[in-house]
Amino acid sequence: MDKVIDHGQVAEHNAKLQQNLDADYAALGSILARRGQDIEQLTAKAQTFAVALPSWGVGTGGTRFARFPGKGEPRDVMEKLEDCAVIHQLTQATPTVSLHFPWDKSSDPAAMREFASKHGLGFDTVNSNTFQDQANQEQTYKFGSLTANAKAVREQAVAHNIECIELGRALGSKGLTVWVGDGANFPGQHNLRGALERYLDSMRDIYKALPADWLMYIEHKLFEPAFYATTIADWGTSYACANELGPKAKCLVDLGHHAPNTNIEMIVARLAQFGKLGGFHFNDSKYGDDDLDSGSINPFQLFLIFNELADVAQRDGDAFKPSYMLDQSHNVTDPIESLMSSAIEVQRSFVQSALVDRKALSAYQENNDVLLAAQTLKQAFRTDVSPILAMARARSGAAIDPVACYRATGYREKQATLRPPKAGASGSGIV
Ligand code: LRH
Ligand code: MN
Ligand code: MN
Repeated sequence: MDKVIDHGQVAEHNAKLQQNLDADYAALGSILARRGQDIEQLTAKAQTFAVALPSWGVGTGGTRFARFPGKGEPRDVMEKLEDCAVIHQLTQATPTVSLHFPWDKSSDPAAMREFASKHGLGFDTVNSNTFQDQANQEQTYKFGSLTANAKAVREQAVAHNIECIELGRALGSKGLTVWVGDGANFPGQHNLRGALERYLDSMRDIYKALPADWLMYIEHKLFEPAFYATTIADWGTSYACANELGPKAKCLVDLGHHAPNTNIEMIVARLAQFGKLGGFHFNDSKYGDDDLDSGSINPFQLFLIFNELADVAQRDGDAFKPSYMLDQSHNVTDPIESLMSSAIEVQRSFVQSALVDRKALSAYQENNDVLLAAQTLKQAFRTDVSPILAMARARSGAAIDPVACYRATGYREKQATLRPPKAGASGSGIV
């Protein structure tokens, strides 16, 4: 397997940290053993964790006010893949990349496939983009895409989604994520029911083009860019549409796409109960679709979501496999550092959720012992599983401390000289 970072540098970094890690790991192991938990099993579980990287997340993001480009940003999809390979090499938690078209459209998909397979990367769900007009596009999406009044606009948006399926198929993807910003900015702008009817008609045409082993993920979002009424604003609408479309249509939960304080873990439980939970876009937020690093604002919420997923796994077994993807915008940090830390934060919640004593929890629930039920969750959440995560990385050949190791390699400085900035680079996570 080819590596972007010299393997010797990672080994040298790990050698310096291994002794302290062994001591921390042994200490945590005995705490967990007293609770009847086997640290080795947890470490093996951590090693199975995987979350997809958003290709658009490796470029510096921005807001609608400004973008402050970072040094050595990737200028095309091959350079994005190179950065993703670094993230995976140092974390061994991000083996796939989620592409966004047309941002990641390449004239040489064979080179993408070759680079990916040489670096142990695969391609996750592909994302369509009908929330922006592209150069040389005949119709505008100013007044909607899949829901537009004009048939020609809807046809163009459907054709783009079908092209995304073809592009993804050539790379080995197995799913299409559809997020549309369609909606109204003013009351009366459009007929609320009519817009959803048109959306469903368009989605039916896309659904028909799905290969047999593909899923379609419907991503809802409360608002933005439609500030009065977004057509697919909530999980209820998403669920109803997924049901209308058929078994290959599922719902995708982007954590930032809800009103503040929404109980997202309950949405997860509802969608799972009715067989429509397809996957996640992980990120964190304080106000809206902030696209902040996962676990940076509300790590307890992330833990509670994984606690629901652990409950589903207990009920449904391994058959239940929602897609895990990161969807973040990095405006003031090095995107590689943010994505490595975020993948580890999601992995942390995954491992912490395995610490919940589910038998004890259901007994407390049964007996209405509210305090001990809540404390059962809190005990798992408060346990610092960092040594487990670090040991899982060390055993998988990744870095014990990925950010420190990455900084020591000087990768970004090297890219700053190899990748002089390109004006107007697209797909940089501005949305
Ligand atoms: C919309 C969204 C969606 C897009 C991405 C760039 O806010 O979350 O997933 O594809 O941002
Ligand atoms: Mn998203
Ligand atoms: Mn978003």
